[in-house]
Amino acid sequence: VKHPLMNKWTLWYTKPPSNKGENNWNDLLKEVVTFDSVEEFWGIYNNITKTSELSLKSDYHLFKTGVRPEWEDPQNKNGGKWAYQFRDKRAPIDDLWLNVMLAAIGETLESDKDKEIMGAVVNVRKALFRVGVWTKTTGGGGGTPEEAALMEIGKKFKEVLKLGVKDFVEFSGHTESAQSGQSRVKAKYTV
Ligand code: M7G
Repeated sequence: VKHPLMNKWTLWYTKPPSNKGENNWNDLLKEVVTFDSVEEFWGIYNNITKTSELSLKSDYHLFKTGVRPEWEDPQNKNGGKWAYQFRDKRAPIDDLWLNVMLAAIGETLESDKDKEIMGAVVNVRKALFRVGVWTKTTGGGGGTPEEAALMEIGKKFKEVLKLGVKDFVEFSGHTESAQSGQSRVKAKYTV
């Protein structure tokens, strides 16, 4: 018996740059596998390298099938992300990333009426692990329903990451990231 997920998901991997060969964003980004049941998820999870064992400059991206895990995708280009950086690399990143993936595929990051979640990302870097959740919009601002939906996602994300009251998740738009060529830009919202 297979327990179907609400959505179909695709796991992607960004491999670290190498000395030889192409090191463009697109050459490093690899589609790994697509699944749509709980059982397939665990089968995949149990057979791939744990985040804590990945080389520096690797990423995992878990996105709804049909959405590429990049700013340029039509479904991401007007969106943004909630992110948190674990600057203590002793953080239990495997458990944290698993919780984020389960919240994504179990559709608990947003309420049923909202359609903001595009995917989740974990970046393995020299001084940090960064975990993010990508959304379709940047909230619209000024008390709109989109803004309320986004703030709910931020709060939920913070819970899933088990952050304390003094830790904050930050939201930023992809347009700002794409323009500055950096993934870390000034936060639009903080929760
Ligand atoms: P990062 O991996 O988000 O963070 O971005 P880091 O600075 O901690 O490594 C690193 C670089 O990867 C960016 O400066 C871009 O050159 C490239 N990059 C990252 N993302 C998410 C994208 C993307 O969506 N599209 C493109 N074209 N490049 C990206």
